[in-house]
Formats: sequence, structure tokens, C-alpha cells
Amino acid sequence: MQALIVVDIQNDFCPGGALAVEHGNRIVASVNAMMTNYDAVIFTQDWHPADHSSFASQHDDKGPYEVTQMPYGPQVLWPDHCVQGTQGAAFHSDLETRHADLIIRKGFRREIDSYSAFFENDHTTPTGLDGYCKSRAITDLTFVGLATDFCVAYSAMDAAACGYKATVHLASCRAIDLNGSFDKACDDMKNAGVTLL
Ligand code: VGL
Ligand code: ZN
Repeated sequence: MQALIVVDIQNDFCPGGALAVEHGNRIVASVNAMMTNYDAVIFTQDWHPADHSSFASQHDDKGPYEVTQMPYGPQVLWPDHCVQGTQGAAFHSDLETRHADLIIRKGFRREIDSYSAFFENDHTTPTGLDGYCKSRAITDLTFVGLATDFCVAYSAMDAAACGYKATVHLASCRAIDLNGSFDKACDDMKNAGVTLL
């Protein structure tokens, strides 16, 4: 069984949003077109409380895009984004949300961020997606969405580590590309056994 995982196609990651990914909106049509070719369609939605610890606004000594040490390791600090219930956290209005079988929300605990659809950034707290996929006999996962070098890459690498055949469809992704993070993410994904298309 094959699933399409549609990562974080939300207003805040599109042009005009709080953490806009360049041309993030341009993938929506191709993602919509892919949805009908899979046995399951799963969306992820970045979903933070207003005082989330990944927001630079919560740290007196650091600004956006700087790195801080969290108990679970290094963490990039972001502009406030995808606050629960806001327009910024809503899916892009052209995204065909009716095709979604499941929406996994992530990053909803104040003290820990979650890039991956499978595990929070401590790499141990599960989101429940692995159990969902296994109980639906899903073996192959194709990833599209935003951003290639953060939530897509972390999700795809965790998928490979959990035993799925993981593919990233790069033409239907866009990257933040912070200090070379796109190239690094591609190398890391290849080394983790993820297929890049
Ligand atoms: C993401 C940074 C912070 C993403 C989410 O979806 O890639 N990036 N929160
Ligand atoms: Zn986030």
C-alpha cells in the first residue's frame, strides 16, 4: 500500500506568511494532482501554541534563524508561525483537503518542536503516524510539501528508519535553505536511504 504524505502546506509557509518559503504556493497544483494516485493521503499540519519554545520571541538572547540549545539538542529559532487556530496555520486555500484520510498535527507541546511527522525533535516521542501506517498495511511513502530541508527531510529520514520505502518528490517541495540546509538535507536523505526524485 502506498501513501502520499503532504507536509505542512499552510499559509505561514507560503508567500505572505510568517515563515514564507519562496514559491511555496507553486507546488499546490501538482500536489493536488498526485493525491488520487495513492491508497492513502496523509497531511501534516504544524500546530504550535502561541508561546511555543521554537519561537525566537520566547528567547530574550536570540533572534529568528539563530540556533539555541534545548534539552533535546540544537534547535533553530523561528519567527512565530502556525499558531493553533490562526489563518497562518490553515492549509493553503487551493489545497484539496477533502482527499486527506488523516491529518497529523505536530509541534503542539510548548517545550518541544516537531519537524518530523513520526517523532518530535527528541527523536523518541512518537506522533502516532507509524502505528497508523502499519495498521493500514502501508509500506511505501512519498513525501511532498514544505519545507524540503526541515519537515519533509526529517519525516522522510524517520520513515526510512522505521522501515518504509521512502521517496521525496522534489518537484513538489520547496526549501527554506538556511546556510546550505537544502544541500545538506539532500545528502542526509540519500545517506538515510531515501529516494530523491
Ligand atoms: C517547518 C520550521 C518550523 C517546516 C516547521 O514545516 O519545515 N520549518 N516549523
Ligand atoms: Zn514550526
